[in-house]
Amino acid sequence: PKTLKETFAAKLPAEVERIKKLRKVHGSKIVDEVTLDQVYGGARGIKSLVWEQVRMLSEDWAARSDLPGYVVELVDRCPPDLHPMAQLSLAVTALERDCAFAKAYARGTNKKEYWEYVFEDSMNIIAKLPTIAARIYHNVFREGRSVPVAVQKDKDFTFNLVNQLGFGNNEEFTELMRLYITLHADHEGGNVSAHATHLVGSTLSSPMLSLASGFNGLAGPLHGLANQESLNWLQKMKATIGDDLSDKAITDYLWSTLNSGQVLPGYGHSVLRQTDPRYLAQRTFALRHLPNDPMFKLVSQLYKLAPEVLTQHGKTKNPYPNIDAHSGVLLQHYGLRETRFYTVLFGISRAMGVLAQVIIDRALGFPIERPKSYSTDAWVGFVGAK
Ligand code: CMX
Repeated sequence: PKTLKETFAAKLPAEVERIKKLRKVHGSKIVDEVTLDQVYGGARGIKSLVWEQVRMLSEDWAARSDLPGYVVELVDRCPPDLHPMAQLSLAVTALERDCAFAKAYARGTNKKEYWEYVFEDSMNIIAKLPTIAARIYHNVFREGRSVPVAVQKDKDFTFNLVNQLGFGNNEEFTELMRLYITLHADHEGGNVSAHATHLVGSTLSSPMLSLASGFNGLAGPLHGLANQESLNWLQKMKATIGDDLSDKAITDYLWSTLNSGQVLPGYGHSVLRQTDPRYLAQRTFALRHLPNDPMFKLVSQLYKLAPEVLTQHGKTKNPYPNIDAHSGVLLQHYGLRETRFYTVLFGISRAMGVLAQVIIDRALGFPIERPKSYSTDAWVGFVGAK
């Protein structure tokens, strides 16, 4: 059987030809109009990116999973109150020392071959993420009293992640994490972690530095950190309301959050205008495996109440829950209660999607990304305002 790399290489020439032809025949077609609101509104909805997906190979990753000693040392030296996402970003940045792409570039390699090195780097990074994450977890939440066990080369990627975190004896949790890792890789190109990785990669910066940029974006509370924020907020809600989990008490709490100028974490989305299908996949899992978990019940009650409150509030374009409104509740059910670690798990999965794209970017020879910027005075002139 062919390896993933051979399969990709075999498909590449036809894809390059397809895009060449598409651009030759349709290159001057207008695909979008841009309003001034979009310019000031975070480029929301402007059609300007291309995004695709590839599959993964657990076995290959297991074989590449060993960490260089200096990365272990670096992680071990991080103070426990440095956020795990910052630690993850540091460790991935440090992996750049062994970057095959940067070395190939320095040798003067032909740009047609870039993707092959980026592929190797991407596989190496993904392979090492569970060990890095587990190291951070043991250091921060087990006071370094334990270290992650070795990767089992005959087991799948997610089993090894769960096992290294210390939960390997729980088959149901491992199954949850297989779902989790699959769901969180899924994305389109415009979200911050995907776009940041793609943008930095477009300068031919290494896959390590590009991914670290994506992780730095994922670490924001409006993006991946929302999974941490969501569970913290649910717990705070429970502690504040006490035993009276009536619809009225919860609705009042939702309003108190909104009226104090905060967002409801886990609700809203820049692109979706319905309940996030990834939320629903997690809900299906919860209904099957933990229907009586009190936190799941609270999440379900919010699902019933929050869209109405957000609609009355009248600001958010999408009053429905996103992926981050649900994941924390599943993790805590199986004993992974350290919310500060949650976004690291998101990151491990997200790396697969965004690095796959970086490989494709280099294979298709995408250029450096460079939108044009104007001052407000220039925009005022452009739209003919006074
Ligand atoms: N609670 C309160 N207000 C919200 C809201 C929420 N959950 N979601 C959106 N709004 C507000 C926005 O803050 C914005 O207010 P202002 O006009 O005062 O700035 C207004 O509604 C319009 O926002 P929008 O166009 O609907 O949404 P954006 O594209 O600007 O933002 C998102 C999208 C996800 C950042 C936003 O919905 C939000 O902050 N949600 C809560 C945080 C969250 O769950 N993030 C995770 C998203 C998924 C992920 O990336 O992992």
